[in-house]
Amino acid sequence: MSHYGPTEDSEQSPTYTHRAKIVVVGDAAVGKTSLIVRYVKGVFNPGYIITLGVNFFTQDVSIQDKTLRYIIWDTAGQERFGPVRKKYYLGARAAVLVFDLTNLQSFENVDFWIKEVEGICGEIPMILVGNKADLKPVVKQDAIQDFTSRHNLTYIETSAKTGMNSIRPFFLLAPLVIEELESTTDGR
Ligand SMILES: Nc1nc2c(ncn2[C@@H]2O[C@H](COP(=O)(O)OP(=O)(O)OP(=O)(O)O)[C@@H](O)[C@H]2O)c(=O)[nH]1
Ligand SMILES: [Mg+2]
Repeated sequence: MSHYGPTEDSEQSPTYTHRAKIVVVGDAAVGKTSLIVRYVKGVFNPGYIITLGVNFFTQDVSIQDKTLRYIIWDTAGQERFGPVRKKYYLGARAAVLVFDLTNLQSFENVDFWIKEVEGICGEIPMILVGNKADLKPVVKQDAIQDFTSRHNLTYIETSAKTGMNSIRPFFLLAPLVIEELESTTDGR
């Protein structure tokens, strides 16, 4: 490795102060890709395009004088991508756990998703998202409350379709991620 000359980063003087990888996980078709696309691009696609393996997005969040650049890893919820998906969790600083409010199984599987992420990343900040809030919900509020208090999770209801709360999960995680980054020595 060369030690001469400026690194790519210092050459381009980044516009952000912090950078972190964040993973979005949950059952197939709960709306992970839709939520990210709504957040990053502000649009919604009613068609279902299965995520194959993983996709990346970047989005900056500014809090006071700090700017966090999220590298958002959009994972595939389908079972058959399991072994591949786990590799993508490495280095994630936070996770968004998504279920579909109209799909009880997707809520019951959140426990699985927490364990899968923690198995690779250890305890990182996580937030629970009930998506498709524009539709008639099937998952009961008291079941959600019970789950969030047991797991000490913040809960947000979103709709990628209407855009409701689509920024919030990422916004709420940002100060926690920045805090974690600042407490580690590598500073990234
Ligand atoms: N009504 C409604 N439909 C939604 C919402 N979010 C996503 N959808 C629809 O649900 C389907 C699945 O959405 P995706 O975002 O592809 O789901 P995913 O979680 O990324 O699925 P995988 O990539 O297979 O893991 C698509 O048809 C979306 O248009 C929402 O908030 N409301
Ligand atoms: Mg997807």
